[in-house]
Amino acid sequence: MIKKVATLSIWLLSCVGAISVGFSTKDTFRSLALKKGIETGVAVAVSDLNKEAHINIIKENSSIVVAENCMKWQYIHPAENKWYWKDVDDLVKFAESNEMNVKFHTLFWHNQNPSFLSEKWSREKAIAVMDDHIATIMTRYKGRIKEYDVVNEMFDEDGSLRKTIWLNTIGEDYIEHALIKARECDPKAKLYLNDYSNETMGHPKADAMFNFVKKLKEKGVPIDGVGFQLHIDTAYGFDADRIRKNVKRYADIGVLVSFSEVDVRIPQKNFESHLAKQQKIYRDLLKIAVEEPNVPNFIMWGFTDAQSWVPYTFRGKGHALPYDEKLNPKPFYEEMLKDLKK
Ligand code: 9MR
Repeated sequence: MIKKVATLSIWLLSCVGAISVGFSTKDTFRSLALKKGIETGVAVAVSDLNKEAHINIIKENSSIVVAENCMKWQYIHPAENKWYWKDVDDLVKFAESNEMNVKFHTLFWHNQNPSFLSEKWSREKAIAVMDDHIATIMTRYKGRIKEYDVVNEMFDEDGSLRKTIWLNTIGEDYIEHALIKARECDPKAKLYLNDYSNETMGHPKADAMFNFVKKLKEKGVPIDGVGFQLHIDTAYGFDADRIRKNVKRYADIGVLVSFSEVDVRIPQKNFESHLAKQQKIYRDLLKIAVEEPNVPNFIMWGFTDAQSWVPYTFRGKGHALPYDEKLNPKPFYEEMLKDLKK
């Protein structure tokens, strides 16, 4: 794998950090990936920060962290004038004391919303609430949280805009509006639009997202990147070439692509017979992330099968993450480490 020189500064910075906070110098997923010019990380649950074994795994693997849930509206902004900061503050402090970046996930989404959000609001009222949400969060964490999923999952499967409260109250320009406001609140933060099933060039959702982002760029709307969530199921097609092509077309229009929520699920039954396929997918994705200069990070949606969302959502599926339920690293993860050492 070739090294990306552009982000070498992150690695150098991290080495300085590693010395000052007393990390061992052993090669880790985090340190090896940084040498290749890419940040890696995992989604962190609030409870992870109370468990030493979990903390150690997060440190070994992450130069960037994202909250699995606590940054979502339901938790951080449960009522119009009520905010709950503790869990996010704790994660940001943890990240800072371990020289990690933080991704905020997510300012706007159709899920995990509080009941005070109302479809009956006028456009003006909805914009006021939206602006307040963005400004309150981004002012508090200015300079400390360096990237934001401004809107999450804004497309339907056919590539049309999803009918969320924000689309229904504000209209199609709600995304533009959110991006402009976010840039105003923290001009240095990287602003992303994040979605699933948007990674494979030629898929209606992937093409719709690309065309949408291209138009935003042409209009001068501030946007730095898109997130490919990459919740992959080995039962469906996986086409590394078309994913790479999709990444490259974003590079052509000056847009970053975060691999933002990677996990690869397989059937629980006879799972051993699916491991080779799973390993290939993980390694292919990491290879693309390392090699393509506009992919700044590779983030997995958790680390242990003991607390993955997968078995709760897809009956009979699981084994999607790099550590098993007992926190043992899996062979595919060891292979990824070897790839990073090449
Ligand atoms: O992992 C999250 C899980 O704990 C929540 O119950 C769920 C609620 O919908 O959200 C999960 O995270 C999602 C992420 O925020 C957006 N992309 C899909 C993720 C998996 O569902």
